[in-house]
Amino acid sequence: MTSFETIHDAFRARALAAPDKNLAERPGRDTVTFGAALNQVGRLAAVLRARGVVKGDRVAAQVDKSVEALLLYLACLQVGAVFLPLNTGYTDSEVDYFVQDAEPRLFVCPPGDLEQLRARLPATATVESLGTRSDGTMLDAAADLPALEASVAVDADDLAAILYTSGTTGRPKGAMLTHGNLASNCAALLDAWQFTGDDRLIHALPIFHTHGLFVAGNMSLAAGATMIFLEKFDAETVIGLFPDATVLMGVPTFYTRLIQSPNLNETTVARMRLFISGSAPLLAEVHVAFRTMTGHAILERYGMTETGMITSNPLDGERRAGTVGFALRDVQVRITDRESGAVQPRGATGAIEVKGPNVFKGYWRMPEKTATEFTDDGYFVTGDLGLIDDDGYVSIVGRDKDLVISGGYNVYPKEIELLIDDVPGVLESAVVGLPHPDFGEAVTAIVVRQPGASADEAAIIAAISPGLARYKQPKRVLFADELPRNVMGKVQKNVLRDTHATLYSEPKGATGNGGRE
Ligand code: MCA
Ligand code: AMP
Repeated sequence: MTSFETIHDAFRARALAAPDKNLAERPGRDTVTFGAALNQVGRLAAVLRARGVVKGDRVAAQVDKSVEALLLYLACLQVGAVFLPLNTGYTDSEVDYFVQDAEPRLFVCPPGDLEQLRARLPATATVESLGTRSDGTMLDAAADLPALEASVAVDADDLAAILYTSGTTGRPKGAMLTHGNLASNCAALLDAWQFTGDDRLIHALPIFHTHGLFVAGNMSLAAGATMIFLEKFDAETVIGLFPDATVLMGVPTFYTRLIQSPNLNETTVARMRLFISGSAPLLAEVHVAFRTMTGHAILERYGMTETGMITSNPLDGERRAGTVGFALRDVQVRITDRESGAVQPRGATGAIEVKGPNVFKGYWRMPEKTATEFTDDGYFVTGDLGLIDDDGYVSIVGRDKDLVISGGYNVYPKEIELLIDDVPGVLESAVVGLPHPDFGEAVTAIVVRQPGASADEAAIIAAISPGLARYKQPKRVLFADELPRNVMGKVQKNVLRDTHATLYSEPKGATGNGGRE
């Protein structure tokens, strides 16, 4: 049974054992060995020290994807700092919120943004840069310092990272993840998926979220595997790499796009041993199509920012389409009645609750909010609805939380609705996720205008865009005379979802209810 105390410990052991092994291969560019990576991590750790970063300090990074950004994360773990990765799509106002809330000691940005951020961010945050071409002030400084060898001692309960996740109130919350959370979840996944130093992982996910950083990244670092490191996902590039790889981890949109390629077939995937999907529901038809084209059953697993990975379909055994498999080692999953909280029998639908070493420590500086998300006996309430069947397979059948998952990114409607409601001429709005052929769900706004007002789709999108990451912006804005409400006055989003269910599958120009302008 695999086990280690921290991700940095596991990585260092691999680097010392096999320094010449490739940690990352950058197609068309170069390779980075484990030995070189260990040295660079030590140098970056020395820079962190020199910038006054001590145990517990937050280090925020809003940088484009690079191997060096992954090494910066490891350097933070080495000095006991708390890594805070930020989506590169976040706008200035979104970033300002995170900085004010997390109070990072250091903020790392792309080289081109350095001057602007040094002028804008509070003086309490030192600003440095890190680019995608092995450039930036962090690496300049690292080149002049000897690598720090020692690691700051940490307990399993000490913070390793904070990942922000939005909420139903629209105010993002920082999920505090400990060294123990990351190490235990990584070890459980290594064993569950038999992921070893012989694996060659195509890494095409962003590294500011759990999936790309803690699942794909941690597993490769801890196993001593090689990452074929891509700056972003592109279906044809990825298919071209299959003959040289063994594993792909992706969101369902990866697979939706892959099956559209005439180049995907059994021959191209002959060397691949495992295709994994998560972060959003994988349509059963995509699972079937992929299997027909390649002979591989995609292994679907389920997780959350707050919990890391919770369940997985089996490596050996039936990978059931439409299910997310069994609870991982040491993780307890149960289904409870949404009203009474009573634990449900097999087959009954209810709230999915989770307990285990993978479950986060709480929301940063929000003890009351944290308390409301846990049951009295210590289970975390995921906000997902599901069931466990007679064979023990967990299925997710819906969500108790008002959330849209677009291409694997979470979007909380409340955050968008608050912005739309502020647009002149808008009376009220409701944001829902509608089925979308590429992104799974597409963020869609239904707006009621004030009497006589004429704000149109373009005006509304233009008004909210400056403050909102691109992936959160509605793909469409529809108009209605009123929003459907239940007797309690609550907007019936299910009615809106049903009414407009085919919006994105209709030929362009068709509008479902004729209400769009
Ligand atoms: C890009 N766009 C999007 C998205 N991505 N819009 C909505 N949702 C998205 N996810 C916008 C672009 O800004 C662009 O807009 C237009 O859509 C088309 O962009 P395109 O080039 O096609 O997109 P892409 O760059 O190929 O990106 C699609 C993607 C990417 C590869 C699916 O979104 C992605 O890498 N998603 C993975 C997210 C992820 O890692 N989630 C894991 C979270 P325009 O042209 O108008 O500017 S961790 C998690 O959920 C838990 C813990 C778990 O279980 O893993
Ligand atoms: P986040 O907290 O942003 O990481 O998103 C976690 C949410 O993504 C979960 O609560 C689920 O709603 C969803 N999710 C993750 N994996 C799956 C999956 N395999 N199937 C369905 N939903 C998933």
